[in-house]
Amino acid sequence: MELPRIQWYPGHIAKAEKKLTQIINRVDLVVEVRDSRIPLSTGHPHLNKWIQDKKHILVINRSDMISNECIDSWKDWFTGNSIFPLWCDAKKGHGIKEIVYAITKARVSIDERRLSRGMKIRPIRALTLGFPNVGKSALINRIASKKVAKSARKAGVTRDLRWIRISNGIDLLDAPGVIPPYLENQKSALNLALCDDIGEAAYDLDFVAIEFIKMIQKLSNNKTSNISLKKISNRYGVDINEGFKDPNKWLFLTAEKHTSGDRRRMANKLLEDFRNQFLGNICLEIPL
Ligand SMILES: Nc1nc2c(ncn2[C@@H]2O[C@H](COP(=O)(O)OP(=O)(O)OP(=O)(O)O)[C@@H](O)[C@H]2O)c(=O)[nH]1
Ligand SMILES: [Mg+2]
Repeated sequence: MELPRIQWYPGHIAKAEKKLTQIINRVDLVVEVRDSRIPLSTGHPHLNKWIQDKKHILVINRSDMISNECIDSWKDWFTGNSIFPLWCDAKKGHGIKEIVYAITKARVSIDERRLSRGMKIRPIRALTLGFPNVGKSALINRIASKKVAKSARKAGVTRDLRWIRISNGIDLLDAPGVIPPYLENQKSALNLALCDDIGEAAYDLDFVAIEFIKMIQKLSNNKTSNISLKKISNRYGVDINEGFKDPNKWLFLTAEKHTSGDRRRMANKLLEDFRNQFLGNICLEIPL
């Protein structure tokens, strides 16, 4: 049987991508935002083509959603690949100072370049770029120290491009999340679905829940993923090890217990519990 494909490319994202590719030439700096639970799956394959020789700051957001061990192992991995991201929690505001510092530092060299070319200094234009729901608008609100951009728990909240003036000579562009038109890598697509970084219309809940159970089994062999099987079993009152033998049966049994036998509702509950960190701070992607 063919597996249901995960695919999402709504009209507003297609439109935003078109506008972005036009506006990007007028931008000085790109602040790329990724999701710490899936730092590779939230890397856009066209990003380098868009950025060209512009300054680029990589921010990995949602640092509160994975364990410190996992952050450390990603730090080693990125360093090994000569990439030096800044980690932050845009919800609580951790790591924002370092990001503002990096933008301000970039500003100095952009100003110098303009002056050396006989151009006038103007506020620098920074674009926040990333997949939907990774926390771009929340990050802008933190940088601006006030609520200037709409931010909510759903992919596709920001619908249009909007410039926001930050007091210290920085203009930040809040943009809708972008995503490749075709999700070629279905493993990454599954990660995006689990983390709510794509709309629910993109996937079959039951299928994603079953795949999630299989993923938990694989990930739990690696300590870095920070999975407590006991915690999961206790939460639902059905041993998750049974789920590893037969995920369908586990979903059936937990649905009987928690959602009056409604499998779809149980599948949704399992995913929501993961997203709300009720299953712990699970890292879905771990460095190879
Ligand atoms: N726990 C946690 N939640 C976060 C963090 N950053 C953002 N959020 C939450 O994630 C949700 C999505 O944030 P947004 O700022 O709307 O994300 P976005 O990238 O602008 O999303 P789109 O506009 O849909 O592309 C909101 O409910 C935020 O409060 C974080 O670092 N940690
Ligand atoms: Mg937004």
